[in-house]
Amino acid sequence: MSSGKIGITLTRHLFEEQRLHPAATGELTGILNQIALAAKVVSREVNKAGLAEILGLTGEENVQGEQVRKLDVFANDVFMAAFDHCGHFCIMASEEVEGPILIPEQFAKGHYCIAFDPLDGSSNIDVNVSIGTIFAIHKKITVNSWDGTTADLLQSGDSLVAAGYVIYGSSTMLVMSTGNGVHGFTLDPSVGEFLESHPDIRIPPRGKTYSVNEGNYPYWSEGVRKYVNHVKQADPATGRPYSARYIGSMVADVHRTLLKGGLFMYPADSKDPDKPNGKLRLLYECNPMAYLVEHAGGAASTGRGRIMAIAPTELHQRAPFFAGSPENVRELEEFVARYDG
Ligand code: P6P
Repeated sequence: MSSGKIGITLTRHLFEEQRLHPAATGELTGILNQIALAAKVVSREVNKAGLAEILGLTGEENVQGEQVRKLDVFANDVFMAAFDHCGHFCIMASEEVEGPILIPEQFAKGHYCIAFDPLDGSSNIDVNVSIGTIFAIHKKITVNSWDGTTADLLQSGDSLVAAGYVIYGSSTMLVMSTGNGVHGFTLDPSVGEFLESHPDIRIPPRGKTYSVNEGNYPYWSEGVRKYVNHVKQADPATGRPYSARYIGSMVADVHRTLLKGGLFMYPADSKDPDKPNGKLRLLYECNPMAYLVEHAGGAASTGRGRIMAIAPTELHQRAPFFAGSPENVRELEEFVARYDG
């Protein structure tokens, strides 16, 4: 027999946060509840992906009696459907969609805009590695029109009002912030509720883990190469060598870094002339993760300055990304300043 206690649900947490801001309209609460609803739907599908794949191999239909669609397209459809008619948004951007996404004419528009990656790391599904959804929320700045414009989406990370991610792993977690601490909620599938499991996440000031795809080593700047060589040197007095941990799914790597400390990196590299700023996207990967890391007491840098200070110019632009314990980020920046000028 359970204790009869329910625990703090996401809804109760948001309600209590809203009470801290008398001027709050409840819109942000509504948005985050919509995100939680969509996350539950995606979680159900992601957790059956392997099963669906097996059924697909026998030529049977999948568990819903439909053709197995690519999960990232499915996830995009779910979040779009949760966002486009809720009346909170004026415009959206998705990793899956080239241009800005206007709210259909027949639906009410709201005072926020959202940029999201519906299923980041989806290539890892086939090998059962954690994947995630990432979202970044700004207030609308366009005036004299119910419709939003690209200007609403191209705001810097410093203008964010909320951000977070859902990690679909051994359990499904929603980690979010509205600027008052970073809080983690774990989905209890038996009741379909996100229950607070990680209140007020604080990142350790220094960590002994570095997380980067070392296969790109030959393409990094000298400063980044020297930093990685430094953390791999044996020096017990400074706790080196650090441990290497790299999952290849940003949500999973950042989640571990938030909880355990250390440094996650996706540096700029010279491998692809079309991607001089590395692989990660600013609006719906770097900025929301930087927002969370900074609100948890960490730092998020391009290697030379804060990620959230960047003034975006394109929806899908990329940025070099170094985020984690502040002392580790600072040390990386010192190597970049010393060797890259
Ligand atoms: P690489 C997943 O494809 C992703 O977009 C991020 O989730 C992850 O951090 C990165 O790419 C991994 O890239 O080049 O190391 O495989």
